[in-house]
Amino acid sequence: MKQILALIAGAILIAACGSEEAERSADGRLTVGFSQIGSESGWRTSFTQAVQSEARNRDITLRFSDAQQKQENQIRAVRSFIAQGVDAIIIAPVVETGWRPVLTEAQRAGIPVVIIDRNMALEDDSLYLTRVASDFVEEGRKAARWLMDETGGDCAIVELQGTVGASAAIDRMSGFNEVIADYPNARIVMSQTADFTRTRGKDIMVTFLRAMNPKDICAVWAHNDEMALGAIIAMKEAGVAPGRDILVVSVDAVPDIFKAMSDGDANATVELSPHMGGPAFDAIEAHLRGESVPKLIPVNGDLFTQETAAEEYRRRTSGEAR
Ligand code: GYE
Repeated sequence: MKQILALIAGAILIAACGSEEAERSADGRLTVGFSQIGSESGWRTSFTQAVQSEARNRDITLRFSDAQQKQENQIRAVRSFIAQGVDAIIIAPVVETGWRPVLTEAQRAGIPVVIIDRNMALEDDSLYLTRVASDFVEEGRKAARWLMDETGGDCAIVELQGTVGASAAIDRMSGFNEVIADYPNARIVMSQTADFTRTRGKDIMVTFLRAMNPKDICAVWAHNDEMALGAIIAMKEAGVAPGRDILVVSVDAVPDIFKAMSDGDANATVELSPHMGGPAFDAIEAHLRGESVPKLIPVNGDLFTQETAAEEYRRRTSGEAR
């Protein structure tokens, strides 16, 4: 009888472990689900490719899902990763809010979640393993400090905001505004979302240039390079010289903006590294080995200007840069 009881207890224990702790597949290969926001910008495409190649290098099976900028698609993808019993899930969240229910489901299934790139607004930090992210507030500050130095703080700024509700937009805006608040002659004269895309950036800039005399605009502050590149097209079509008549400052540091800077059409960009897959996989692997992982793995980036743009463009398009 005792033996039978022990056997039953053992079976219950194994079943419990199986449902609580995700286990590696029989061949020892990790399977990781990656819910990506979309392909709205050149930066995001580089980021997707960087995660995919990092997974290949580590022999990790990556289940990739592109949400086309829609949170409901991301939630659906995460539920399907949970149903498939992946070993871990990486989420680049399109917006900050609305994640608690699906993260609770992942937690109940014993699947660790890594938040990457943008942030989630969560009260309970036990719902995720770690975040791999840059400090978007600081990126906004860096862009503003550069612009204030360049203009002596006297500048009428038009702003192209990222996706509404995205941490990258909210935080970049607040960092930028915090710095310009110290300059009485610096002000945002028009501000609108262009959803982090080039086409919307162009369209919104067209409306800005119609709404106000371009001569009265000192600078475009775009929450990403892609929208800045769209604004550059709009300015050229309107007979305004971007980078000269109107300064252009943005974030990401994609190759196209280095080209625009070396042509004199853009002025400054704050780098956001797309190489966040490595640290995310490191954290997952460490966690599955039973090691503890910090709650934040920071990624830092510098500001670049026209001075080094041609050289950076060459470096970044020749495969020299990582
Ligand atoms: O700057 C932009 C994008 O979330 C920080 O999203 C990211 C932003 C990035 O598509 O290009």
